[in-house]
Amino acid sequence: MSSIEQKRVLTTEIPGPRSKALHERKVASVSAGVGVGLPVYVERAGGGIIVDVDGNQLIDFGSGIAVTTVGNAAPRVVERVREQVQDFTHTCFMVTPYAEYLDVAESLNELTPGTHEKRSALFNSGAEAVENAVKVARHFTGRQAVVAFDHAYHGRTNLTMGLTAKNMPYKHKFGPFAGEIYRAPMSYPYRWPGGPADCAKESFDVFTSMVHAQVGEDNVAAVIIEPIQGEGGFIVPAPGFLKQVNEWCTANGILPIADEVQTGFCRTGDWFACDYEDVVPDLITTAKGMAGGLPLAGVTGRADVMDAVHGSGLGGTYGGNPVACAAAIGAIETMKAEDLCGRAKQIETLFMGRLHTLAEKFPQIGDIRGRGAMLAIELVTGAGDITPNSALTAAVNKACHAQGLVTLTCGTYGNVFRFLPPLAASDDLLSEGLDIFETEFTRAAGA
Ligand code: PLZ
Repeated sequence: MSSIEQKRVLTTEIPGPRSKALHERKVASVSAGVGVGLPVYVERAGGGIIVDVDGNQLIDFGSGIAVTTVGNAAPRVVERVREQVQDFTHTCFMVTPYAEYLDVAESLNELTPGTHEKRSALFNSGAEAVENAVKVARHFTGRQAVVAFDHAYHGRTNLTMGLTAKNMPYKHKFGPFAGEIYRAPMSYPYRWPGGPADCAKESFDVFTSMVHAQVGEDNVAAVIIEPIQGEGGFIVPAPGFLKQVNEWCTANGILPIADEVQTGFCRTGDWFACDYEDVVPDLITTAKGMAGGLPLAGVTGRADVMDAVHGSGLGGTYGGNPVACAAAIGAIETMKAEDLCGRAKQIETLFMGRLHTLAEKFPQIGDIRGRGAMLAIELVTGAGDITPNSALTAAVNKACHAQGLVTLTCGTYGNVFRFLPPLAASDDLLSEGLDIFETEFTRAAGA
């Protein structure tokens, strides 16, 4: 347990005077291109509480974008990191290796979907993992094209910007983007033109005919998909869509890549979101929750695919840094010891009950979706009009921040309010956060 009392405390307005002073330094020293969602400056954090420099204690509903799944400064993570940092901080795995990297690779091979023989490689960020998954897929297949989906988010490097769908803020004026990237419509039940009931079949048909007509199956190295889309709006594809795409890829010599950077490691109530639909992708990318807050990412895949790359074809100075690996070992231990997949399911029940009750009163809540502790509401004009309501989304977000609740939005149209609490947060703390959210939503939605 964290030594920080797990409750909200407001001692100043949010942000307080010390945060404001620091923010002035930020403006003068940090590129304006690096945005900040809520300019409260952090002093400490533990469990589901963030303590700012003014002594306010904020409730965390964002986990640093799905990273501190095991809780902030989780005890086993801290302990492992402390030990590792004293022993050695870096040698570069490509120069003189160490066992901690192997521990993480073995865990990834064991925990990711499928019982087949696997290999892993470690990197620093989700984007870097995606880049490397594409490198591996191209190398193995000898093909170049990569198919991604509408609303996809895969990172901010050049290749991953190309895979990411949304222009602002990710891509605007940052082109040209890498070639041989093609985009298919996403299976998005809420906004599927023919309605949710036929979405699985129709979206799969549209996908296959698009690839056939515009790319050619034989040219496609990989199809990359987030099993639940993250930044694009917590879009859960129609049931069966993922499995159909996965099987179609296999039938066509294409490697399916599941980007589980945001969904992985207990977040959705399973170790990986693919587990829920019994999907076994050839390649899977991971990061975020895996290392409890330290930068670490992985590509895990079929042994024959991962081993096809020539020696020294994959790597990087810091990939699989020993301190980050130690953190991952501590985080994975915590997930197992505390059954955090089970905990994510409990959180789903708690949140879903409250969100559905709220939706009965507010037609602006057009859709409630997600799994485990990766949940969202899509806000619309209401009363049969599903025009995205980004103004209400932003207003609720701002109001929650002012009350010391750290919340996040997402979505291609900026109209999705998402919930990504740490799985270590208690029911009491989560309920307190939900009370604040409900109050602020009610006020902003005007009932
Ligand atoms: N793939 C599915 O969700 C990161 C990005 C926030 P990095 N999502 C949060 C922002 O505005 O930059 C993400 C993801 C999926 C890849 C990534 C990229 O992971 O560790 O941020 O590179």
